[in-house]
Amino acid sequence: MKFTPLATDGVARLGTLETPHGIVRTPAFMPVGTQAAMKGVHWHEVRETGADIVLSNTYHLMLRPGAERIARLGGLHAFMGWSGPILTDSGGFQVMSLSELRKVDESGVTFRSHIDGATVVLSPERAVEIQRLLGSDIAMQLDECVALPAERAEIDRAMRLSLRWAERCKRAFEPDLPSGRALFAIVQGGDDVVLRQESARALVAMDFQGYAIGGLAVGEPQATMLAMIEEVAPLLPTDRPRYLMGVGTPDDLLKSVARGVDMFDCVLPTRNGRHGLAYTRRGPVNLKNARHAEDPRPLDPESPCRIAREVPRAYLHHLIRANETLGAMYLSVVNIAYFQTLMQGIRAAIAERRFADHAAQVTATWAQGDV
Ligand code: PRF
Repeated sequence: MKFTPLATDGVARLGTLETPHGIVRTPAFMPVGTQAAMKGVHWHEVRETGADIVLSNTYHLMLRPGAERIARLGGLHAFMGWSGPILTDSGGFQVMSLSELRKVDESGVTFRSHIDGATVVLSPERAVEIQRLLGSDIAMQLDECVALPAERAEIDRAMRLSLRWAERCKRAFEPDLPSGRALFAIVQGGDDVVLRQESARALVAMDFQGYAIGGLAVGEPQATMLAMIEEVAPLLPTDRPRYLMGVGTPDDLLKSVARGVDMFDCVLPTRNGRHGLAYTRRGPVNLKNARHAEDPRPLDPESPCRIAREVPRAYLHHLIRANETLGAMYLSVVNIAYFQTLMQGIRAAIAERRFADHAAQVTATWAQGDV
Protein backbone atom coordinates (compact mmCIF):
# COMPACT_ATOMS: atom_id res chain seq x y z
CA MET A 1 0.00 0.00 0.00
CA LYS A 2 1.27 3.42 -0.88
CA PHE A 3 0.16 6.81 0.46
CA THR A 4 1.11 9.83 -1.60
CA PRO A 5 0.62 13.29 -0.10
CA LEU A 6 -0.21 15.56 -3.07
CA ALA A 7 -0.73 18.94 -1.45
CA THR A 8 -1.07 20.60 1.91
CA ASP A 9 -2.96 23.70 2.93
CA GLY A 10 -1.94 24.65 6.45
CA VAL A 11 -2.14 21.32 8.26
CA ALA A 12 -4.86 19.92 5.94
CA ARG A 13 -3.60 17.27 3.52
CA LEU A 14 -4.66 16.06 0.08
CA GLY A 15 -3.45 12.64 -0.99
CA THR A 16 -4.03 9.27 -2.58
CA LEU A 17 -3.89 5.86 -1.00
CA GLU A 18 -3.16 2.98 -3.37
CA THR A 19 -4.68 -0.31 -2.24
CA PRO A 20 -4.91 -3.70 -3.97
CA HIS A 21 -8.50 -2.83 -4.96
CA GLY A 22 -7.95 0.70 -6.17
CA ILE A 23 -7.11 4.23 -5.23
CA VAL A 24 -8.64 6.13 -2.32
CA ARG A 25 -8.69 9.91 -2.63
CA THR A 26 -8.00 11.54 0.74
CA PRO A 27 -9.40 13.15 2.84
CA ALA A 28 -11.85 10.25 2.54
CA PHE A 29 -15.11 9.35 4.22
CA MET A 30 -15.84 5.62 4.46
CA PRO A 31 -19.51 4.66 4.65
CA VAL A 32 -20.11 1.75 7.01
CA GLY A 33 -21.34 -1.64 5.80
CA THR A 34 -21.19 -3.42 9.13
CA GLN A 35 -22.36 -6.90 8.18
CA ALA A 36 -21.16 -6.98 4.56
CA ALA A 37 -24.08 -4.75 3.59
CA MET A 38 -24.62 -1.02 3.36
CA LYS A 39 -28.01 -1.12 5.04
CA GLY A 40 -30.64 -0.48 2.36
CA VAL A 41 -28.20 0.67 -0.34
CA HIS A 42 -26.96 -1.18 -3.42
CA TRP A 43 -23.20 -1.22 -3.95
CA HIS A 44 -23.54 0.50 -7.33
CA GLU A 45 -25.34 3.34 -5.55
CA VAL A 46 -22.55 3.57 -2.98
CA ARG A 47 -20.09 3.83 -5.85
CA GLU A 48 -22.21 6.49 -7.60
CA THR A 49 -22.10 8.72 -4.51
CA GLY A 50 -18.33 8.95 -5.07
CA ALA A 51 -17.23 6.69 -2.20
CA ASP A 52 -13.84 5.09 -2.94
CA ILE A 53 -13.68 2.81 0.10
CA VAL A 54 -16.10 1.23 2.56
CA LEU A 55 -15.74 -0.11 6.10
CA SER A 56 -16.89 -3.48 7.38
CA ASN A 57 -16.60 -5.23 10.74
CA THR A 58 -14.57 -8.20 11.94
CA TYR A 59 -16.83 -8.62 14.97
CA HIS A 60 -20.06 -9.11 13.04
CA LEU A 61 -18.62 -11.18 10.20
CA MET A 62 -16.65 -13.55 12.48
CA LEU A 63 -19.90 -14.43 14.24
CA ARG A 64 -22.05 -14.59 11.10
CA PRO A 65 -21.41 -15.96 8.48
CA GLY A 66 -17.87 -16.63 9.78
CA ALA A 67 -14.53 -15.56 8.34
CA GLU A 68 -13.61 -19.06 7.09
CA ARG A 69 -16.89 -19.30 5.18
CA ILE A 70 -16.31 -15.90 3.54
CA ALA A 71 -12.77 -17.03 2.62
CA ARG A 72 -14.15 -20.22 1.01
CA LEU A 73 -16.53 -18.01 -0.99
CA GLY A 74 -13.64 -15.97 -2.36
CA GLY A 75 -13.22 -13.28 0.29
CA LEU A 76 -15.31 -10.29 1.31
CA HIS A 77 -15.05 -8.37 -1.99
CA ALA A 78 -16.45 -11.30 -4.01
CA PHE A 79 -18.90 -12.29 -1.27
CA MET A 80 -20.62 -8.92 -1.04
CA GLY A 81 -20.00 -7.68 -4.56
CA TRP A 82 -18.00 -4.55 -3.82
CA SER A 83 -14.87 -4.45 -5.95
CA GLY A 84 -13.30 -1.35 -4.39
CA PRO A 85 -11.10 -1.03 -1.31
CA ILE A 86 -12.39 -2.31 2.05
CA LEU A 87 -11.17 -1.37 5.53
CA THR A 88 -12.17 -3.70 8.34
CA ASP A 89 -12.29 -2.71 11.98
CA SER A 90 -10.66 -5.25 14.27
CA GLY A 91 -13.55 -6.10 16.56
CA GLY A 92 -12.41 -4.87 19.96
CA PHE A 93 -14.53 -1.75 19.85
CA GLN A 94 -17.64 -3.62 18.70
CA VAL A 95 -17.16 -6.30 21.39
CA MET A 96 -17.21 -3.54 23.99
CA SER A 97 -20.35 -1.89 22.65
CA LEU A 98 -22.38 -4.93 21.52
CA SER A 99 -21.60 -8.11 23.40
CA GLU A 100 -22.35 -9.28 26.91
CA LEU A 101 -20.11 -10.85 29.53
CA ARG A 102 -16.91 -9.59 28.01
CA LYS A 103 -13.55 -10.02 29.64
CA VAL A 104 -10.37 -8.29 28.57
CA ASP A 105 -7.01 -9.76 29.52
CA GLU A 106 -3.54 -10.00 28.04
CA SER A 107 -4.54 -12.76 25.64
CA GLY A 108 -7.39 -10.78 24.06
CA VAL A 109 -11.13 -10.28 24.47
CA THR A 110 -13.48 -13.07 25.50
CA PHE A 111 -17.18 -12.45 25.02
CA ARG A 112 -20.61 -13.93 24.49
CA SER A 113 -21.85 -13.72 20.92
CA HIS A 114 -24.85 -11.37 20.65
CA ILE A 115 -26.26 -13.81 18.08
CA ASP A 116 -26.25 -17.24 19.76
CA GLY A 117 -24.65 -16.68 23.17
CA ALA A 118 -21.56 -18.77 22.32
CA THR A 119 -18.31 -17.88 24.08
CA VAL A 120 -15.82 -16.45 21.61
CA VAL A 121 -12.18 -15.44 22.06
CA LEU A 122 -10.66 -12.69 19.95
CA SER A 123 -6.90 -12.45 20.29
CA PRO A 124 -4.70 -9.96 18.41
CA GLU A 125 -3.48 -12.85 16.21
CA ARG A 126 -7.02 -14.06 15.49
CA ALA A 127 -8.13 -10.49 14.65
CA VAL A 128 -5.36 -10.32 12.04
CA GLU A 129 -6.21 -13.81 10.74
CA ILE A 130 -9.90 -12.96 10.36
CA GLN A 131 -9.07 -9.79 8.44
CA ARG A 132 -6.72 -11.85 6.22
CA LEU A 133 -9.52 -14.37 5.54
CA LEU A 134 -11.86 -11.51 4.69
CA GLY A 135 -9.20 -10.09 2.37
CA SER A 136 -9.60 -6.53 3.63
CA ASP A 137 -7.32 -3.98 1.99
CA ILE A 138 -6.75 -2.25 5.32
CA ALA A 139 -6.81 -4.24 8.54
CA MET A 140 -6.86 -2.65 11.99
CA GLN A 141 -4.93 -3.80 15.05
CA LEU A 142 -6.92 -5.15 17.99
CA ASP A 143 -7.20 -2.40 20.60
CA GLU A 144 -9.15 -1.51 23.70
CA CYS A 145 -11.15 1.70 23.58
CA VAL A 146 -12.23 3.19 26.90
CA ALA A 147 -15.43 5.25 27.02
CA LEU A 148 -14.99 8.75 28.49
CA PRO A 149 -15.02 10.05 31.13
CA ALA A 150 -12.71 7.46 32.71
CA GLU A 151 -10.06 7.24 35.44
CA ARG A 152 -6.55 7.96 34.26
CA ALA A 153 -5.35 4.58 35.53
CA GLU A 154 -7.95 2.82 33.38
CA ILE A 155 -7.03 4.84 30.27
CA ASP A 156 -3.36 4.14 30.96
CA ARG A 157 -3.94 0.39 31.32
CA ALA A 158 -5.98 0.12 28.11
CA MET A 159 -3.48 2.25 26.16
CA ARG A 160 -0.56 0.02 27.24
CA LEU A 161 -2.49 -3.16 26.52
CA SER A 162 -3.31 -1.76 23.06
CA LEU A 163 0.43 -1.10 22.50
CA ARG A 164 1.28 -4.72 23.33
CA TRP A 165 -1.53 -5.93 21.08
CA ALA A 166 -0.17 -3.65 18.33
CA GLU A 167 3.17 -5.50 18.52
CA ARG A 168 1.44 -8.88 18.31
CA CYS A 169 -0.78 -7.78 15.41
CA LYS A 170 2.23 -6.44 13.55
CA ARG A 171 4.10 -9.72 13.94
CA ALA A 172 1.04 -11.72 12.88
CA PHE A 173 0.60 -9.47 9.84
CA GLU A 174 4.19 -9.81 8.57
CA PRO A 175 3.40 -12.61 6.07
CA ASP A 176 0.73 -10.34 4.54
CA LEU A 177 3.05 -7.45 3.73
CA PRO A 178 3.92 -8.60 0.17
CA SER A 179 0.18 -8.69 -0.66
CA GLY A 180 0.01 -4.90 -0.58
CA ARG A 181 -2.68 -5.09 2.08
CA ALA A 182 -2.04 -2.81 5.05
CA LEU A 183 -2.25 -2.95 8.85
CA PHE A 184 -2.99 0.26 10.73
CA ALA A 185 -2.13 0.94 14.37
CA ILE A 186 -4.58 2.71 16.70
CA VAL A 187 -3.50 5.50 19.03
CA GLN A 188 -5.32 5.36 22.36
CA GLY A 189 -4.89 7.39 25.56
CA GLY A 190 -8.34 8.87 26.19
CA ASP A 191 -8.37 12.58 27.00
CA ASP A 192 -4.90 12.55 28.52
CA VAL A 193 -2.31 14.44 26.47
CA VAL A 194 0.67 12.63 27.97
CA LEU A 195 -0.81 9.17 27.38
CA ARG A 196 -1.80 10.12 23.83
CA GLN A 197 1.75 11.26 23.07
CA GLU A 198 3.25 8.11 24.55
CA SER A 199 0.88 5.92 22.53
CA ALA A 200 1.60 7.76 19.28
CA ARG A 201 5.37 7.71 19.75
CA ALA A 202 5.47 4.01 20.60
CA LEU A 203 3.31 3.05 17.61
CA VAL A 204 5.33 5.21 15.21
CA ALA A 205 8.50 3.47 16.43
CA MET A 206 6.90 0.12 15.46
CA ASP A 207 6.35 1.42 11.90
CA PHE A 208 2.83 0.74 10.62
CA GLN A 209 1.42 1.45 7.14
CA GLY A 210 -1.06 3.89 8.67
CA TYR A 211 -2.17 5.31 11.99
CA ALA A 212 -5.65 5.59 13.39
CA ILE A 213 -6.69 7.82 16.26
CA GLY A 214 -9.13 5.77 18.33
CA GLY A 215 -10.81 6.34 21.65
CA LEU A 216 -12.38 9.65 20.61
CA ALA A 217 -16.02 10.61 20.05
CA VAL A 218 -16.78 8.34 23.00
CA GLY A 219 -18.48 10.84 25.32
CA GLU A 220 -16.03 13.76 25.48
CA PRO A 221 -16.79 17.31 24.23
CA GLN A 222 -15.76 18.13 20.65
CA ALA A 223 -13.12 20.56 21.97
CA THR A 224 -11.41 17.70 23.82
CA MET A 225 -11.46 15.52 20.71
CA LEU A 226 -9.91 18.30 18.63
CA ALA A 227 -7.29 19.01 21.29
CA MET A 228 -6.26 15.31 21.26
CA ILE A 229 -5.99 15.32 17.45
CA GLU A 230 -3.81 18.44 17.68
CA GLU A 231 -1.49 16.64 20.09
CA VAL A 232 -1.28 13.39 18.13
CA ALA A 233 -1.23 14.40 14.44
CA PRO A 234 2.14 16.23 14.56
CA LEU A 235 3.75 13.08 16.00
CA LEU A 236 2.62 10.88 13.10
CA PRO A 237 4.76 10.45 9.96
CA THR A 238 3.65 12.70 7.10
CA ASP A 239 3.99 9.87 4.57
CA ARG A 240 1.39 7.64 6.28
CA PRO A 241 -2.39 8.08 6.31
CA ARG A 242 -4.18 9.17 9.50
CA TYR A 243 -7.62 7.81 10.26
CA LEU A 244 -9.99 9.20 12.92
CA MET A 245 -12.22 6.27 13.88
CA GLY A 246 -15.99 6.55 14.15
CA VAL A 247 -16.17 10.28 13.37
CA GLY A 248 -18.36 12.13 12.69
CA THR A 249 -20.60 15.09 11.93
CA PRO A 250 -19.83 17.35 8.96
CA ASP A 251 -18.47 19.91 11.44
CA ASP A 252 -16.22 17.24 13.04
CA LEU A 253 -14.88 16.32 9.60
CA LEU A 254 -14.06 19.91 8.61
CA LYS A 255 -12.33 20.60 11.93
CA SER A 256 -10.41 17.30 11.89
CA VAL A 257 -9.21 17.74 8.30
CA ALA A 258 -7.97 21.16 9.41
CA ARG A 259 -5.88 19.30 12.01
CA GLY A 260 -4.35 16.82 9.56
CA VAL A 261 -6.74 13.84 9.45
CA ASP A 262 -7.04 11.93 6.14
CA MET A 263 -9.72 9.28 6.72
CA PHE A 264 -13.02 8.93 8.56
CA ASP A 265 -15.85 6.46 9.00
CA CYS A 266 -19.22 6.89 10.62
CA VAL A 267 -22.69 5.34 10.65
CA LEU A 268 -24.34 8.78 10.84
CA PRO A 269 -25.39 9.08 7.17
CA THR A 270 -27.01 5.64 7.00
CA ARG A 271 -28.35 5.44 10.55
CA ASN A 272 -29.85 8.92 10.48
CA GLY A 273 -31.19 8.31 6.98
CA ARG A 274 -33.10 5.27 8.21
CA HIS A 275 -34.62 7.47 10.91
CA GLY A 276 -35.84 10.14 8.51
CA LEU A 277 -33.03 12.68 8.80
CA ALA A 278 -31.52 14.05 5.59
CA TYR A 279 -28.20 15.90 5.38
CA THR A 280 -28.23 18.90 3.04
CA ARG A 281 -25.90 21.82 2.39
CA ARG A 282 -28.28 23.87 4.55
CA GLY A 283 -28.11 21.53 7.50
CA PRO A 284 -30.16 18.55 8.63
CA VAL A 285 -33.77 18.17 7.48
CA ASN A 286 -36.10 15.98 9.53
CA LEU A 287 -38.51 14.52 7.01
CA LYS A 288 -40.85 13.24 9.71
CA ASN A 289 -41.76 16.86 10.37
CA ALA A 290 -45.32 17.78 9.26
CA ARG A 291 -44.02 20.88 7.48
CA HIS A 292 -42.90 18.63 4.61
CA ALA A 293 -46.29 16.92 4.14
CA GLU A 294 -47.32 18.99 1.12
CA ASP A 295 -43.96 20.34 0.05
CA PRO A 296 -43.38 19.48 -3.62
CA ARG A 297 -39.78 20.73 -3.61
CA PRO A 298 -36.80 18.36 -3.62
CA LEU A 299 -34.27 18.37 -0.77
CA ASP A 300 -31.69 20.33 -2.75
CA PRO A 301 -32.07 21.23 -6.45
CA GLU A 302 -28.30 21.73 -6.70
CA SER A 303 -27.20 18.41 -5.20
CA PRO A 304 -25.21 16.02 -7.41
CA CYS A 305 -27.43 13.26 -5.98
CA ARG A 306 -30.42 12.56 -8.22
CA ILE A 307 -32.68 11.63 -5.28
CA ALA A 308 -31.89 14.88 -3.44
CA ARG A 309 -32.48 16.82 -6.67
CA GLU A 310 -35.66 15.16 -7.86
CA VAL A 311 -37.70 13.35 -5.22
CA PRO A 312 -40.34 15.64 -3.63
CA ARG A 313 -40.07 16.23 0.11
CA ALA A 314 -43.77 15.38 0.43
CA TYR A 315 -43.10 11.91 -0.97
CA LEU A 316 -40.06 11.36 1.28
CA HIS A 317 -42.18 12.52 4.25
CA HIS A 318 -44.88 10.02 3.33
CA LEU A 319 -42.42 7.13 2.93
CA ILE A 320 -40.79 7.82 6.29
CA ARG A 321 -44.12 8.30 8.09
CA ALA A 322 -45.46 5.10 6.52
CA ASN A 323 -42.28 3.29 7.52
CA GLU A 324 -41.67 2.22 3.93
CA THR A 325 -38.27 0.63 3.26
CA LEU A 326 -37.86 2.89 0.23
CA GLY A 327 -37.79 5.98 2.47
CA ALA A 328 -34.81 4.61 4.41
CA MET A 329 -33.14 3.59 1.14
CA TYR A 330 -33.60 7.02 -0.45
CA LEU A 331 -32.34 8.95 2.56
CA SER A 332 -29.36 6.64 3.08
CA VAL A 333 -28.22 7.36 -0.48
CA VAL A 334 -28.89 11.11 -0.07
CA ASN A 335 -26.79 11.16 3.10
CA ILE A 336 -23.88 9.08 1.80
CA ALA A 337 -23.87 11.38 -1.24
CA TYR A 338 -23.88 14.45 1.02
CA PHE A 339 -20.82 13.18 2.91
CA GLN A 340 -19.01 12.31 -0.33
CA THR A 341 -19.81 15.73 -1.82
CA LEU A 342 -18.50 17.32 1.39
CA MET A 343 -15.23 15.39 1.03
CA GLN A 344 -14.95 16.21 -2.67
CA GLY A 345 -15.33 19.91 -1.82
CA ILE A 346 -12.71 19.58 0.90
CA ARG A 347 -10.26 17.89 -1.49
CA ALA A 348 -10.77 20.52 -4.20
CA ALA A 349 -10.28 23.31 -1.67
CA ILE A 350 -7.02 21.82 -0.32
CA ALA A 351 -5.73 21.40 -3.89
CA GLU A 352 -6.41 25.08 -4.50
CA ARG A 353 -5.16 26.14 -1.06
CA ARG A 354 -8.43 27.73 -0.01
CA PHE A 355 -9.43 25.17 2.62
CA ALA A 356 -9.98 27.61 5.51
CA ASP A 357 -12.26 29.82 3.40
CA HIS A 358 -14.08 26.81 2.04
CA ALA A 359 -14.66 25.34 5.54
CA ALA A 360 -15.99 28.71 6.75
CA GLN A 361 -18.35 28.87 3.78
CA VAL A 362 -19.64 25.31 4.25
CA THR A 363 -20.26 26.10 7.92
CA ALA A 364 -22.04 29.37 7.13
CA THR A 365 -24.32 27.75 4.53
CA TRP A 366 -25.10 24.93 6.97
CA ALA A 367 -25.94 27.50 9.68
CA GLN A 368 -28.48 29.26 7.42
CA GLY A 369 -30.66 26.23 7.94
CA ASP A 370 -33.26 24.65 5.69
CA VAL A 371 -35.59 27.33 4.33
N1 PRF B 1 -11.09 1.50 18.17
C1 PRF B 1 -11.55 0.68 17.18
N2 PRF B 1 -12.63 1.01 16.45
C2 PRF B 1 -13.27 2.17 16.74
C3 PRF B 1 -12.84 3.04 17.75
C4 PRF B 1 -11.68 2.70 18.52
O1 PRF B 1 -11.23 3.39 19.43
C5 PRF B 1 -13.73 4.11 17.75
C6 PRF B 1 -13.73 5.29 18.66
N3 PRF B 1 -14.40 6.41 18.13
C7 PRF B 1 -14.67 3.86 16.74
N4 PRF B 1 -14.37 2.69 16.14
N5 PRF B 1 -10.92 -0.45 16.91
